[in-house]
Amino acid sequence: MRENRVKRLLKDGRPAVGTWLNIGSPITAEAVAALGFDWLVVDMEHSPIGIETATAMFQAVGGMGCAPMVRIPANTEENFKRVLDAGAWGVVVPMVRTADEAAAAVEWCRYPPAGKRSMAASPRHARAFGTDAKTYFARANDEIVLVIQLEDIEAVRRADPILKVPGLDACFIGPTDLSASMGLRPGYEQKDPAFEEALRMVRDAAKRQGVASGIHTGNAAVLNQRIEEGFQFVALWSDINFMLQAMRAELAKVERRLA
Ligand code: 3PY
Ligand code: MG
Repeated sequence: MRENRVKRLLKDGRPAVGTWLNIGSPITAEAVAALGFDWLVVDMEHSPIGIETATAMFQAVGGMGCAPMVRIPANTEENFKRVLDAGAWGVVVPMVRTADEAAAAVEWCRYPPAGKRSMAASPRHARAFGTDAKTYFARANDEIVLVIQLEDIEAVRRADPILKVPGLDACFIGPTDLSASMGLRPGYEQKDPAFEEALRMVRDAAKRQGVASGIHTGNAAVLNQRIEEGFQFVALWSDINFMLQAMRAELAKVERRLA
């Protein structure tokens, strides 16, 4: 069975760098995977990507030796079942606000006895790890990465009891939702010291509870700074945002001057 390097990096206290895939295309997913990210998250929360496109994107990303991960639209059993059976190596769960919600995510992510994930031998989950169903059943709990998002100030205040739930690999701050919940202008970078204090609260609680912390960033300078601060599961913006940034910049230079 292929080893999930992201799981090892997080356990060893090292950074794991990835980006978000919001463009529903296995072609672009494969091209981005070839760049050398540790993981890529197919975003099924804030994009129109459905399970069949996501499956093809997992195949494309996994084929390039990169860990195919996914953000599910909501914390439900059905979402976990479908993406894991489709071959995701890790799941990011948006908007976890309580310890009970974190425990539910663990239950749906892990096979018994650690959880209640339903078992079926026919899906592509085992092939996504280059193995057979029997081996996958025995090892999946050790290889699949579970990341919960703390992105509401109430969740930040409850970070210790939430992150105490056994079975979590990492927590991940969604800066846009977090800033909105604090009454700040939604965005990745914030000047307000209360925002930085909230990030510190999450990072320190994660350390106390033995869970990796992570955050979404908009550029490499901020990403490097977050790694220095101790965040490990760090995301560098997204495919569509980078594409639009480059196109916008070049379009702005077009002069339409006739000779
Ligand atoms: C947010 O900024 O709210 C996010 O969820 C980023 O992933
Ligand atoms: Mg969010």
